[in-house]
Amino acid sequence: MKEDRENRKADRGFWIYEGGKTGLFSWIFTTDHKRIGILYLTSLAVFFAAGVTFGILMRLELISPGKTIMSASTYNSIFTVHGVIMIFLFIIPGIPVSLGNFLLPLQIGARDVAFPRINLLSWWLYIAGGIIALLSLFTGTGPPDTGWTFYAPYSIRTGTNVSLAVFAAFVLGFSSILTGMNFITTIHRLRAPGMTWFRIPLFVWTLYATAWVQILATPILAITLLLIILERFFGMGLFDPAKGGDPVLYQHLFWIYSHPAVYIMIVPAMGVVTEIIPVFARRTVFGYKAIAFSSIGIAAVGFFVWGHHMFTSGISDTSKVIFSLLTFLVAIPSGIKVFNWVASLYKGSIKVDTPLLYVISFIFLFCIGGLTGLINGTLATNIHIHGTHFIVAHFHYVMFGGTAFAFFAGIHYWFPKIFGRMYSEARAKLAWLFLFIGFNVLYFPMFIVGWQGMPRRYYDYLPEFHNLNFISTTGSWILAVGLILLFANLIRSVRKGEIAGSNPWKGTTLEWTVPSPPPVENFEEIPTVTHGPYKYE
Ligand code: HEM
Ligand SMILES: [Cu+2]
Repeated sequence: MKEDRENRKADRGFWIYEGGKTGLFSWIFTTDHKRIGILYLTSLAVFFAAGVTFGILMRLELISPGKTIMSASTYNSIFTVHGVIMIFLFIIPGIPVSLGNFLLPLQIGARDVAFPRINLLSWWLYIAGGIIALLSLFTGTGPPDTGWTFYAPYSIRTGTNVSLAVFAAFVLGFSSILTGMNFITTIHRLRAPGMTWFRIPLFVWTLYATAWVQILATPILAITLLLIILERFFGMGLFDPAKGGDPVLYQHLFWIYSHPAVYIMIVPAMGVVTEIIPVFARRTVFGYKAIAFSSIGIAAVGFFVWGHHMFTSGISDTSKVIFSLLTFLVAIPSGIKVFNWVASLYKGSIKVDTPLLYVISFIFLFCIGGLTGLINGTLATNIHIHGTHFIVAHFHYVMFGGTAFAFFAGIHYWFPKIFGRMYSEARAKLAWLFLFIGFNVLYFPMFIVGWQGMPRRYYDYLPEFHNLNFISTTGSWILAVGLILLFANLIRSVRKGEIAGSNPWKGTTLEWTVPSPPPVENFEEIPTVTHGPYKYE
C-alpha cells in the first residue's frame, strides 16, 4: 500500500511537492524548504554552467602564447566575472542552500526550517543578486576587470562596471546572512524529541558551523563593498593613497571576510563526505565528537589567518610570522577529518557506488589542495609563488576538487530522496572518469608553470610555458565532457530513472525513513530519537 503510493507519487514526478500545486507560481512563491532547495539547485546549476563556460574560454585563450581568441582587457573581464560567479553565485551559497535546505529539517526530524518565508526571501535575494551581476556584464561601461577581489585603488579608478558588480555581491551577502540565521535557529529550536546535540547527523554540524561564519563574517564584506561604491561615487579617499587613504586597509577588510568564507565553501562539503562514508562502508563513523568539534574548530581558527593573502602587500614581519603560524594551525582540524574519514573506511565492507567514488576523489584532491595550502602559508615559498598559477591551481583543487566534487557526491547520494528515482550508475561512473582525469590534466600543470613563475591574470605568457598550458587546456575539454555527461544523466533520470523507494542505500539517518520524494509535511508524526546516527555494527 505505502510502496504503491510512493511509486505512484514518484511516477507523477517531483514537481507536485505541495499538495498537488503545480505551475511556476507554486514554485517561486513556495515556502516549502524542499522546493526552495530545488529552486536553489536549479539556479546554482545555471550559474555554474556560465562560470565553467568562462573558465573554458580562458583556457582557450591560454592554449598558446600571444593573442588567441580575445584581447587582454576582455581576458581581464572574463577572469573577473568567472571568479565573481563561481564564488558568490555558486560555491558560497552552494551546498547549504540546496542540499542543506532540502535535508536539514528532514535530518533533525522537523517539518520545515524556522522561518520559511525568510527562506524564500533569501532565494529571491540570490536571484536578484544574480541578475544584477549579469547586468554588470552587459550594461554601461562594460564588465568589471579588477579580479573577483576588487582590490583598491584600481577598483576605485577603473571605468568598468565595478559598482554594479560590487552591489550584486552586496545583495548576495544578505541572502547568505538570512540563510545562516534560519539554519542556526532551526538547529537550536526544531530538533525532534531525543535529538540531542551528539545525536545530530554530522552534516548538520557542518551546516551549523558554516551558518555562524555566514552571519558573523558576511556583514564585514557588505560594509567593505559598500565603501568601494562610496569611494567610486564620492571619492572619500579611504583606500586611495592619493587622498591619504590606504589600499592595504581594503585588503585587510576584504580578507577578514573572504578567508573565513573559504570555510563556508569547504565545511559543508566535509559534512557531505562524512555523511556518505558510513553508508557505503557499512560501519559507524570513527570519532563522531572529534569530527563534530573539528567543524567548529576550522570555522573558529579560520577567522584569524586572513593575513596569509597579504604576505607581499607590505604588512609587518611580525604579523607575517603570526599569520603563517596560525595558517598551519588550521591544518590540524582538517587533518583530524581526513584521518577519521580514512579510519571509517578502514575494514569497512566498501561498496563503490558513484557517491563514494566522488568522496574518495574529494579526499585525494582536497589533500593536494590542503597540502599546497601549507606551501602557500610558508613565508619563504609564498614570496615566490604568490600571484602565480600555483595559487590558481591550489584554490581550484580545494574549491573545485574539494567542494564541487563533494557537491556531486551529495547530489548523487540524495538524488533518489529528492526526485524519487535512481540515476544510471554506469553513466554516472563514466562521467566521473572524464571529470577526474580532466580535472587533474587541467589543474596539475598549473602548479608547475606557477612554480616556474608564470603570473596569474595575464592573457599572455612566455614561450617556455607553452607545452604545459596546451596540456592544461586539453584537460579543460575532457573535464567539460565529464560535466555534460554528469548533467545529462541526472536530467534524464529525473523523468526516466528507476523508481527509488524510500531507502535505496540503506541509510540510517531520518531522511531515509520517509518516502521519496518526501511528503509536504515531511513526517506523518514527528519521530522520537533514541540513538545517534550511522548505526551499523
Ligand atoms: C571548467 C572549469 C574551470 C576552468 C577551466 C577554470 C579556469 C580558470 C583559470 C584559467 C583561471 C585563472 C585566470 C588567470 O589568473 O589568468 C581561473 C581563475 C579563477 N577560478 Fe576558475 N576555472 C574553472 C572552475 C572554477 C570553479 C568551480 C571555481 C570555484 C568554485 C573557480 C574559481 C576561480 C576563481 C575565484 C578564480 C580567480 C579569478 C581572479 O583572478 O579574480 N573556477 N579559473
Ligand atoms: Cu586564506
